[in-house]
Amino acid sequence: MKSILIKTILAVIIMGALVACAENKKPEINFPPTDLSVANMIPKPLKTIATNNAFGLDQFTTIYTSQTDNGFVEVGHYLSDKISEVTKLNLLVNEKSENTVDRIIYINQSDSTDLATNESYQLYITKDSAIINSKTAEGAFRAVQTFRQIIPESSNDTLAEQPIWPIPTGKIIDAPNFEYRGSMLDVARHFFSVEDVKKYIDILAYYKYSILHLHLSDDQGWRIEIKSWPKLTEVGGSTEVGGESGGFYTQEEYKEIVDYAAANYITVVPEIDMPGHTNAASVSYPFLNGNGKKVKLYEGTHVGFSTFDTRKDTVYAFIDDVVREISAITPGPYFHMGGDESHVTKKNDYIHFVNKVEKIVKKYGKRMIGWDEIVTADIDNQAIAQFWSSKENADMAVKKGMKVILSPAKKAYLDMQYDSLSKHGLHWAAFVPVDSAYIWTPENYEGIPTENILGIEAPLWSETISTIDELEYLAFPRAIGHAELSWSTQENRDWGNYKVRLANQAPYLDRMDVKYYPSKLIDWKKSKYSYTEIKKD
Ligand code: TNX
Repeated sequence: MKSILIKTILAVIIMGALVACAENKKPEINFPPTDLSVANMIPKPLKTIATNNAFGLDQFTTIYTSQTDNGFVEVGHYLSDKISEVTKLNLLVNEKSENTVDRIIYINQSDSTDLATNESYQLYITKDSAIINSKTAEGAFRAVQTFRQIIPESSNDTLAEQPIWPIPTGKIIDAPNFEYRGSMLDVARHFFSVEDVKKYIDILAYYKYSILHLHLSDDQGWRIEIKSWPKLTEVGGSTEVGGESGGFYTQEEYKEIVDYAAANYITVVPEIDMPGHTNAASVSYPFLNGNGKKVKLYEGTHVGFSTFDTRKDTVYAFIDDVVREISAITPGPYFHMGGDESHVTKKNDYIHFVNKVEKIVKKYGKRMIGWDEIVTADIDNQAIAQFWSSKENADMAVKKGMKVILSPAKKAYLDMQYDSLSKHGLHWAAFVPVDSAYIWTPENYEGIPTENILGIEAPLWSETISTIDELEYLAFPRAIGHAELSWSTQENRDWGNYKVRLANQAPYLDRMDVKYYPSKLIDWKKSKYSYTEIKKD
């Protein structure tokens, strides 16, 4: 009842605004025709129908949102802020303007059965209005990214007295191909600040990512405060690769990242890598160590030499505390237990360990993810395998009915060098130029059935990078391609078409001060005017 009333009030406000606008009829603006179907949207939407006119975004535009459902009003303010970043316009949200209102953007909660998932949306743009329909605020947030991407970087100042940003008209019907669209940051080999991580989140959100996986511990560093085991960060957090001073997130800082990600509709997946990759934990508390050697802080880049002692109850009591504390400040459904490259853990001990940890993760209400090696344990099909190298393990995951996250190193690893001249990165899996990172088919990668695939994740390991500029050099532009691979359908993906849209991301990336790798395969657009006009013959 209440909701009908609010909707009615809203309708009256909007009608009022439009009537006011009709009364103050200004001369029609004659836009040069625009074409939505060639707009530079990444990921490419499911369906785009162009109507070849323009919606003039200007100071006489107002944003209205549904006010009944959680989050829609916030999405409206978010859109206003983002429009202001490009245009310096200050669009009002759900407020009557003192100006006349010529055009509205309306973000509408809809229960239409055409909206299949929470992230599905429709975007209808005419000369007078831009309407977003979605079931949830999450869907509206994804739609808003599409809208942002079709706002030209510069105004057209010749159409009217005020600057106008002409937005192509038409219809977009969109939904994600995979729900898990992730990237991982290794903050263990080198530590990255809260500010760095937030900047990364900003860019991921623009390309409709849904997951940020944080690799929070490894041989070289422990990066999250655990209140019941303070030496983990005091000792284990004190260094990093190359011997610099490391660092860690307090729980408050971690929550700040989680909240920031949540405001961008991105779920944080925390990873504590074990039983291998645990040198930093074992230096902090030597009883954890199971490799029989005396442990000391490690600043190199070798893998596979460390292990927890898998047969001690005290080790599991420790893990219980760690999983409990992290789960309590992680609203998302997942906990990643690592499980990779435990080369000095005996096979039986490894299986015993993974089985025990799976129970602890479940006890704290989380769903376990692990690198593909975990499938060798007796885990059930609720656990998720992250396929990075072993096809045999991926096949076993499918046999067990598990979901798989695709992170094949030779395609999805962001720390692989682009080519032999790349300034940063490794190449143990392959050189991964921008085209190779994009040209593959997750839907049937290595014969894994589509129904087993939860999504794609592009991990950025940090052995060779220590600053945000270096991080961006490896992540971008490849992470933009992974966004399209995980959101857009196979029919909608095409390298020739994608690389033009990618070239046109340059003005956005420059504005965001992203130091992307300017691959020669792409004809990067330098002009700031990214609005596409149809050529008249
Ligand atoms: C393999 S991928 C690792 C990481 C390294 C990475 C470097 C995986 C599960 N383990 O420990 O950082 O290669 O590319």
